[in-house]
Amino acid sequence: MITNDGQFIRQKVMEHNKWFEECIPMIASENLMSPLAKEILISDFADRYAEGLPGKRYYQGNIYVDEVEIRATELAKKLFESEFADVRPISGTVANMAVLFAFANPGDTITTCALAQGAHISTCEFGAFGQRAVRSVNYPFNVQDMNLDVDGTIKLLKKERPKIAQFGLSVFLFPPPIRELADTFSEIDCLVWEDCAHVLGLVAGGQFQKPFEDGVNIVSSSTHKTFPGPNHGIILGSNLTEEEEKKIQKAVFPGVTSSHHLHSMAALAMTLAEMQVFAKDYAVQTCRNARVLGESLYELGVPVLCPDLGFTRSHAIALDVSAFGGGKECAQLLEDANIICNKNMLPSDTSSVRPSGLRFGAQEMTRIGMKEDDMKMVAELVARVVRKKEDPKKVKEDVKAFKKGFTTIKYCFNEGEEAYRYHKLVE
Ligand code: DSN
Repeated sequence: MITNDGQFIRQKVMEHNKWFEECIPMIASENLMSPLAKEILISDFADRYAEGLPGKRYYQGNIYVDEVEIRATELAKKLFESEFADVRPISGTVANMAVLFAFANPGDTITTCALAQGAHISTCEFGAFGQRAVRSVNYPFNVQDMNLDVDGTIKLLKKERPKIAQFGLSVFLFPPPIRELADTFSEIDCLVWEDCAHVLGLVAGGQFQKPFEDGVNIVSSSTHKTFPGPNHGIILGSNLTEEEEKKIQKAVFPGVTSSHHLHSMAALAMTLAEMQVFAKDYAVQTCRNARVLGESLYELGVPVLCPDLGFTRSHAIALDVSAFGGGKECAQLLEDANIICNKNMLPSDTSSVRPSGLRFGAQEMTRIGMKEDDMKMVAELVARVVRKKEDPKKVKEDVKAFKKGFTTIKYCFNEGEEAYRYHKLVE
């Protein structure tokens, strides 16, 4: 017997699933997992505990968990060309907390990007950086290029001499100029840390940036944005001493996790296996789609940032919709039309509640098989809502009809299976 509460919850999840089947998904931090990875989420791994590292656990029952975790670690090192990988952080923010625990003490200086320039909240005073009580100093930013001002950043690094120079954005349009800063990092002898959460799937496919070739020591990330894995985290490293690697492992456990969500870790392992085969094609198509989406919107009179730079080199584009009612209003109108995105601060904004921007990501649309021509169609649907102020309910019918053509998952082992197959478990 299911109570009314139980029925209510089941019903709401089912309605959500149905709704998303009929939506155009453009949140730049989301994606769809492959059916094989998703299947693992409801395996017995979800009901078990493991603490510590394979072979050195505090619980019995981890024979197969250990084998999967060892393989996941190997696959991660191979895919990202890193010397070190820890697949246990349970999210991107937890990965960031582990790096902070390992390498920063309260009062230490870390240089970062600012929130209004697209940084992640974990690097802010009211996020994980603040919780660790580090002193966070922001890089100068070139709004025109949506990237760091290299000369200003060199001056800042020399003045502040941070223990860690941290990079990474949540509106991550262009690769950070880490290579150009290499001499300065050597001169001041700091660790170089990049949060690659938004671009991890692109990095896996050799697009956007090669962090370790550029001189990054530590990459932290979530694994469910452009990287189409489960809600989980990862830390990668290169040119670290054995002692530094151990510090990360100890910071992950017992520092910021106990058990590390074994079903997610195993689903990550499956996605890592799939991405050895599919990452390049997926990443190339994602970047192409984002660029065409930017171009098409721009041609339709919706201001997209950085037209002179080709709008983006990642999966994401940023729109300035201040002339059309602002980010909050436009995001709501788009949701009413089944186009899902988020309002976003732009560098000139002071309010995160009423910002002037929208952020779109092309990764999930790519995952279900959309190509350049489809991006033109998506741009038209968006422009009808945002610029022409057509009734969203009318546009919604066209969105639903358009989405019917995209119901299967691409770039995975069982390519072509229904994208929403596992959603049907609750029908
Ligand atoms: N809040 C996420 C994003 O949308 O960028 C990152 O954690």
